Amino acid sequence: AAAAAVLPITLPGVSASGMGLRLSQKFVFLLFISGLVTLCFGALFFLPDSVRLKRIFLSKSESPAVTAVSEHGAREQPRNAAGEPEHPRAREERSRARAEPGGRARDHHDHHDAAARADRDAGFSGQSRDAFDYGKLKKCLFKPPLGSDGGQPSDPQARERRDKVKEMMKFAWENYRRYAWGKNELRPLTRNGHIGNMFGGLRGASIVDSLDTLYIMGLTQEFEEAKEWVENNLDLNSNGEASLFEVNIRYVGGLLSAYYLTGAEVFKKKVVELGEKLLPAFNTPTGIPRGVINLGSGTSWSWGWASAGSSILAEFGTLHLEFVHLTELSGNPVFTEKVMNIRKVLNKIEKPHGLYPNFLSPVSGNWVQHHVSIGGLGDSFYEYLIKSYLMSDKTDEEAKKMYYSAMDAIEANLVQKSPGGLTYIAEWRGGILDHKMGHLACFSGGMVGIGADDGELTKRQHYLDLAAEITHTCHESYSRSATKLGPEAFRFDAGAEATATRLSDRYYILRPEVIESYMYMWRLTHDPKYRQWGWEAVEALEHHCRVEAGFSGIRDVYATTVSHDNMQQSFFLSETLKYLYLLFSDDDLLSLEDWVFNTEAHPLPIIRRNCPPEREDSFFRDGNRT
Ligand code: DMJ
Repeated sequence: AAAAAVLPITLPGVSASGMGLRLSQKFVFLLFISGLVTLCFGALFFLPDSVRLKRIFLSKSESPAVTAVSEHGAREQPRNAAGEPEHPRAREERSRARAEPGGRARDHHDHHDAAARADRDAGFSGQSRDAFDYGKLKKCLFKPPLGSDGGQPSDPQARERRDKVKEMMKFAWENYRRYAWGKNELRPLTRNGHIGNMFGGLRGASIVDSLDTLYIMGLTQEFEEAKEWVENNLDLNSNGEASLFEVNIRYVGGLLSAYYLTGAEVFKKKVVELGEKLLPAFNTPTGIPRGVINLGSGTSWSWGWASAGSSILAEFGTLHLEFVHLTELSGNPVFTEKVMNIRKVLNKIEKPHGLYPNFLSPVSGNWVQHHVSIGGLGDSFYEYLIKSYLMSDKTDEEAKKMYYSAMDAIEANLVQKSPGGLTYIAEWRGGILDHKMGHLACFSGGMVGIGADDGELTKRQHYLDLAAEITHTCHESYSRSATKLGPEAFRFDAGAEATATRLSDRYYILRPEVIESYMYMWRLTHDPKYRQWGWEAVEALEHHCRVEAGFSGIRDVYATTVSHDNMQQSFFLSETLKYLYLLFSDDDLLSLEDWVFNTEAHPLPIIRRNCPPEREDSFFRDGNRT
């Protein structure tokens, strides 16, 4: 109003003086106009998120709290005001974005093109969906997916422990079914469901995430119920804001695995349909997808908290496995093209010391900040490089090259030894080391392990040793706590050795990464200590996280009187319990010769272009189950 008061106001064809208004009247008039404008703007806040007008005028970064935070956004921070996990950078970036209007990242110009291209892309798969030969896939496997006897171990102790893990899954599932059926997660203390806002209106995250775990554990009735829910209730026509990464790893990954394990058409149909809905996120000047997408309209934008509208390495770098399989199933090359383009962009840019920073602009294709981490924000990008190579039946030489050169850079710049002799992987902020390792970074024990065999011949043993050392350090982060569960992040400075020094890093939300590394290391070495460490984790979970109606995360791993966070994460069913079950099973259950696990532990088959005829359908003769 003050600015307007000094400007001459005119109506078309009439001069202000000609209107015969006095100065005080003009002032009142101006006040009225500016009041009206404020009112209209305020009304935008009451419109539903899906209204385009709201999207145009209101930036994500202006929301009072970033509740729609992806797992990557959720990784390093206990809770935001809404009680949701929140990334530490989320707050930082949120306030920065408030200060810089230019930090707003949604790209409206892309939208029309995006929709047009998506229509074209989507049209293709409808024609060729039936082309995939499931029979051929089965013939190409070396082992039956469920092993010769469902992976039943001969060792009686392992058998007993495996049964216990199965009981935990049954318990977690039954409580979800009873109190939260159809919602995304169970809140076990309040005995209700949680929907959250990571999945863009999609529901049943725990169901889709659990399908393969139920199947491999032989929980047949539960699996059938879950399948029926997918058939009748998984509605893909939702219209909310989804994390591309989360929908991909949990829903696309979960449905793909369910299809590959069972051959049930419903999973294939749903997953291809869902994959098509994700494509508009790639319509950016570089083809690097944005992190958030409205599944209904196809509009996409970057997280409000991500530095200057950037996309996150671990998010756009964790699509490859699923998208290659979407092409396999649909016959539509577009999915693979999209992820191959991401590689092309990454290969073009200069990397500081050979490292990949976590934030990249989808507009310019340049790094936005020099923060490097093998934990949150970076983690599964590296995982997907080596797994892309393995999943291609070791033909994807580009992925192999990228993985081993990234490993060289990580070893040269980030791998450290603590004064007490613990090996850890520090984070890197523009050349300065932050001597911290997140729980999320503990997946790297397993990753380095599975990558050992295909590295330079002279480095194989070295990689295996490094994998064992990292896994040992992560186990220490568990064994040095009162609950024997590990904190969200632990440090190696100011006298700390594998312990959390900040209150905000002490929580444990049922994460799988440490157990995941035990499972891989067990398969690679058969050193009994990994099964023993896994069993310690089972006991700790039972003791501290099991409540009357499910499993819950805890707020402080160093306090023996635990405080629960009231959330049974879907990844507890898809990953933590699955990896424990595999740890106590024989190696032929989802053999690593045939399967690669996505970052949410959903098994995807290795793609073999030629498979020997002698493997012809011997173990699948009786149908899908073996
Ligand atoms: C899972 O959703 C996936 O493993 C993801 O890559 C990161 N972490 C969570 C569980 O901690």
